[in-house]
Order: sequence, then C-alpha cells, then structure tokens
Amino acid sequence: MTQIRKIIHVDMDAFYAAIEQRDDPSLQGKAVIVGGDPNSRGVVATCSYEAREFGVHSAMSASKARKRCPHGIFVKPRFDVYKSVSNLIRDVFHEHSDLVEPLSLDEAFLDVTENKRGIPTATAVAKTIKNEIRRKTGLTASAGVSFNKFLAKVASDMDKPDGLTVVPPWKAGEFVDSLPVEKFFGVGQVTARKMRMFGIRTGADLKRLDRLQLIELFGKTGNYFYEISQGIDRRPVRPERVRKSIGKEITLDRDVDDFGEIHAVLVDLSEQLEDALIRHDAKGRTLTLKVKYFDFQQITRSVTLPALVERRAEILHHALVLLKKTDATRKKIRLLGVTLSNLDLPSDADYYQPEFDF
Ligand code: DCP
Ligand code: MG
Repeated sequence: MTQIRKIIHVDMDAFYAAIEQRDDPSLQGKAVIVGGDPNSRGVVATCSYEAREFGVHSAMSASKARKRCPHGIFVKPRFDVYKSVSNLIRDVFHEHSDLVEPLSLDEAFLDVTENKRGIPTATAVAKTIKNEIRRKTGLTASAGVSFNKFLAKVASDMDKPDGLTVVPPWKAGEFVDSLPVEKFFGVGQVTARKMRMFGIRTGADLKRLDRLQLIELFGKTGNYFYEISQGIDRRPVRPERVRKSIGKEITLDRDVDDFGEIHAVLVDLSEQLEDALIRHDAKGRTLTLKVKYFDFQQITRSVTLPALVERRAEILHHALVLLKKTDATRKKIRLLGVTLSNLDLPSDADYYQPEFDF
C-alpha cells in the first residue's frame, strides 16, 4: 500500500515587517508598513499585524494604506536582510528533509514522510522547526501539517501568527467541508463571484457537484476543484535541485551469503525504493545494484532498460538479475543497495495547472 505522505507548509508571519520590528525595537507593537512611499505611487509589500487591524494589506496602494492607517510607520524594504533570513530558515528546513520546495522567501513545503532526525510525528517536526526558526532568527512562523500540499497550505494560514494546525486524514473531510471557497487559494474574485452565483460558498457546496459539472463550470480548474473538494492533491513536493537518482541501501546486521536472506533484503529494498519513487512521482531507466562484501570491497552492477521502471516487482526482478553478476552467495555481503537513475521526473505541466499561483 502506498504510504500516506506527511507534508508541512511553513510560512513566516508578517515576514518583512516582523524583521523590521525585530531590528528596530522602536517599531515593536506598532503599525509598520513596509514598502510604498505614501507620497508616491508605491504599493505595500506587507505590514505588521498591528497595521492589519486597520485594513492594510499587501499590494494595497501606499496612499490608501495611509488613509486607512494614518499613524502607520512606513519603512523602506531591506531585501538583502530578508534574503539572509530566508537562507537561515531554509537551512532549518534542510536539517529535517531534503524534500523542500520553497514558494517564496518566507514559505516552503516540506515532505517529512521520512525526516532526517527520525522525529516520530510530522506535528513534532513542525514544532521543532518553529522553535528552531525562533531561536535562529528571533521570528515566528506558522505551520500547517497534513497529508497533501493543499491541506498543509490552508492549515498554515488558519491560526496565524505563530500557529500550528494539523489536519490528519480523518479530519480532512470535515475541514474541507467547512472551508470557505475563498480559502481554496487561487479562487480569485472572479471565480468566487461565479461560485456565489451557483450557491457555492464552502467545500461542502463544492462537493455536491461532480467532476464533469465542475469542469463544465470552471474549465480545467474544475478538475482541480473537484479533487480538492475531496481532499485529494497528488502534487509532490518538488525540491529545487533536480534529482539525478533515487536509491535505498541497507547495511545488514551481520554478513550473509544465504540466497534466501539476500532475496528478503532485496524485497525490502524494492519496496522502499518504490515508496520513494511514488513520493517523488519519478520513474527511471537505469537500475544499479550495489554490493559491499564483508571485506568492504564494493561493486556495482547496472542495467539500462528500454522502458521506465517504477514498480517494486520490476525493481526486484532486475535487481535479482544483476545479483547474478556479483559474487553474492560465494562471498559474504555486508551491505546491499538499489538505485534508480536516468530519472523521468514530471514537469509542472504534467499536473493540472490551476489558473493561479500555488
Ligand atoms: N510580499 C510582497 N508583495 C506582496 C506579497 C508579499 O512584497 N504582494 C512580500 C512581503 C511579505 C513576504 O513577501 O513579508 C511574504 O509574503 P506573505 O504573503 O507570506 O505575507 P507575510 O509573511 O508578510 O504575512 P503573513 O503573516 O500573512 O504570512
Ligand atoms: Mg508569510
């Protein structure tokens, strides 16, 4: 069975404004508006939560922001500082997973189905990340934890600032049902108006329509709305660095030369590799078997196949063929590894593309 993924979305609170307040104590507790000289035609990049109470928000014209919040303190952005803080939080993410997909300077998805420190739950990973961010930057972040990107992203926004919202599989239905459609990030004003016309206000309303009805109403995005309303989002977390290979290896408890035992290890490895391929949504053409003998001598045997490989049975089959080209069963083995390279990774275009930024 495919493993359920554990996804975290982390988003810093009032990012630019929080940094300005951190670095200038006289701004703490005040309505701080970053970007946009109110005397010219600039726009607001972001503002502190104190300013949000007056209706100021990102992308608003600076002059409007000043009208809404006359006591607001306008601050010029310092992008180099934001960038260096962004690097610090990315370092924190990478301490927990290699599967980190930054969306902007202040937010990222992490796939922590396997996390580097072996922390038992995704919720505990998220708490640790929030603490480490606070310790290293003096800033707060909000996190959402769930089993797909959509739910994690919406969850991170539920309890800002300094929030942590977890949507486990058994709560997803209820969570999506109660969600106003505006929270289905990407439902812009035009779509929202159209939805209202059809009486669609929440996830539950959306769920009453089937896939075809939604496609008829919203085109390609209808498909996305359908899946989201069912709590389904298959998009993998896609790290920036393009992966060249995906592999798994096991060091044995003791050196073995028994075929039955070696076979059992390869079964295990094939399964682990299949899980990893599913997580990365990857297939590959070249399979490599790595064998380390008891004397630490290490060899690899590879085969490049005419078709893409993705399933555990195929992986196991080819690994066993490669095993015959080694001295396994004649010489004791201490480590076995299976790696797939020559990968076929999906491009963004392979996912139905909602009409908005994700
Ligand atoms: N930003 C910008 N222009 C926008 C939106 C955002 O320059 N239209 C910048 C300023 C933000 C940063 O990107 O600080 C992160 O954007 P967010 O949407 O995450 O907003 P904040 O982090 O400021 O606030 P929140 O606590 O709502 O996440
Ligand atoms: Mg933010």
